[in-house]
Amino acid sequence: MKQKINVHMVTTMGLLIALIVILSRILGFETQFIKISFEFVPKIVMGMLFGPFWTGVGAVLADTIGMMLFARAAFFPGFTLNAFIAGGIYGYFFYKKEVTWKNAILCAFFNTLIISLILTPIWLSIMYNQPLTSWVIWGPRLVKAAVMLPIQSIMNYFVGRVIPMKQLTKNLHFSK
Ligand code: FOL
Repeated sequence: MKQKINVHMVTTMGLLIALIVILSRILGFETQFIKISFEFVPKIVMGMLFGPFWTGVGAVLADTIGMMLFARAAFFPGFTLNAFIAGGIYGYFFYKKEVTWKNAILCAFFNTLIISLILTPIWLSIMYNQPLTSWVIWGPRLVKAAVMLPIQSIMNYFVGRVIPMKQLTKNLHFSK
C-alpha cells in the first residue's frame, strides 16, 4: 500500500531528527579526525519506521540543522552524503524486517565499512589536505571501529527489539 504522509509521521520524524542533533552535536565526542556518538540510536528507530529513503533524508536534515546550530568546523558536503547513505543502511536493514542478530551485526558492519573506513577517510584527506595513508586518519579510526562495532551491533539488536513497532505504526496510521 502506498504510504501517505500524515502529521504523526512528520512530528515523529522531527523528534527523531532533534534527537540525532542532540546526540551527535551536544553529547557526542569529536576531534578534527574522529567523531564518536550514539546518534545511530534514533537512526535505528527512523529506519524501522520510515525505510531507507526517508531515513536518509532525515539524517541529511539532522546533519544540516546540526551544522547550522552547532558548527565546530566548516561545512563539508561529504559528511552530508555520509548521513544519507548511513540513513539508507539503517532503513535497508530494519524497515519491515524482523530484528535479528544477523541484521543488527550486518548493519553495524556496513556502516563502519562504508562510512567510517571508506568515505570518511577520503573526506578528511580532502578537507585537511592529508595523504590518504596518513596515520592521523587511520590510527583513531581503527581503534574506534574495533570498539564501536560490537557496541553498535549489540545496541542495534536490543534497541530494535524494544521498539513497540505494532503500537507505533498503528498510531502513525501506516499499518498495512
Ligand atoms: N560537514 C558536515 N556537513 N557535517 C559535519 O558533521 C561536519 N563535521 C566536521 C566538518 N564538516 C562537517 C567536523 N569534522 C568526522 C571527524 C571530524 C569531522 C567530521 C567527521 C568523523 O570521523 N566522522 C565519523 C563518520 C562520519 C559520520 O558519521 O557522518 C567517523 O568515521 O568517525
